[in-house]
Amino acid sequence: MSGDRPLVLVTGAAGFVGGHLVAHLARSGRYRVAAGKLPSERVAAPEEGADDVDVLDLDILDPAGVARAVASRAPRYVVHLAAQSSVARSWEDPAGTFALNVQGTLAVLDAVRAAGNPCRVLLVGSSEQYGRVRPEDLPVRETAPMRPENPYAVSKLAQEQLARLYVEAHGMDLVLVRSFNQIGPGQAPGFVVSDFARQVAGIERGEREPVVRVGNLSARRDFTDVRDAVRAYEALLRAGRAGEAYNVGQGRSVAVDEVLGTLVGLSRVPVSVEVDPAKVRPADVLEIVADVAKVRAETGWEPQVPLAASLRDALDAWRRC
Ligand code: A2R
Repeated sequence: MSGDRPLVLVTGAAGFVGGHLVAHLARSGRYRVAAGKLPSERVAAPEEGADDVDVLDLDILDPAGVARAVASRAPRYVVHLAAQSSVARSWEDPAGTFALNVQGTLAVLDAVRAAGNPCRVLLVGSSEQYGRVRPEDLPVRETAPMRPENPYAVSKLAQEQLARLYVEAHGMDLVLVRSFNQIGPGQAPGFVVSDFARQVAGIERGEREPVVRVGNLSARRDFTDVRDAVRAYEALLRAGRAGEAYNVGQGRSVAVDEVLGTLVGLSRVPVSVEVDPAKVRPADVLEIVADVAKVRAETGWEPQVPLAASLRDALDAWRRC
């Protein structure tokens, strides 16, 4: 049954992106998938192709365990998603963020290197690495300077620098992604779309007063549906170049206000909106938008899911919770 299909090991497979990536890869029928997750976590079963998903406990803070997993399974590809992914949490726990996002990445890279088999690793970074981009430099290209403004962003920049070093010094086959805001069903709270959708779903169920509390509505972000993002990751596994970084985004920015308006419009009950000063971060970057010419030109990837569908699906997911 497994035939000659290459094995993809996904770390952080129980996370938001990991769940969608495992489902996408398994459904495609082109790969076998090893879904690495913490012992306490559950990997969402893809409806089809689940036979090809091998679920394994994989703590990236346990380098020996990671090395054993990589050596025994000899994946052709690794997509490294396990991380501390929250900016807010990175301020509360910078050391923990660095342990996961830098030492964890080292554990994965060293395991792949020690195994010695041909293996391409996709390392997922973030638009946060760019920090504040001058309006005249938007849409931001991969060549733009990086001025990270929080511990999470610094950790992702460190991941990328380590990767470049390993490409140069050890000849490893590493491809780098800088992901812009990803949205869609299954995202944890703490991200703007997920926060709004969760509030609307809670109001519909009568669990909260009919007021959506919001932060800075004028910020503009580049939102990409997670299902489009995971297709980009697969495309980069096949066609990306080692040592190169690729923006993955929509290539246009949308005001948070517009996102809110769509979600409020989808609500089954009347809701009002109130600005919560605690949610307004004065240091918020006003606008960020990706230049996605590189990933498009080199892989042929195009985003397909319209914003309205992403928002509806995010809300529906919270309605089911
Ligand atoms: O923290 P948890 O319990 O939610 O688990 C997260 C998991 N994780 C780990 N996996 C293996 N070993 C560890 N020591 C470890 N610690 C945490 O990584 C979670 O299931 C996963 C990361 O998923 P999310 O937090 O949902 O992030 P998302 O949005 O899927 O982003 C994936 C990647 C990350 O590298 C982001 O920084 C980047 O895309 O934007």
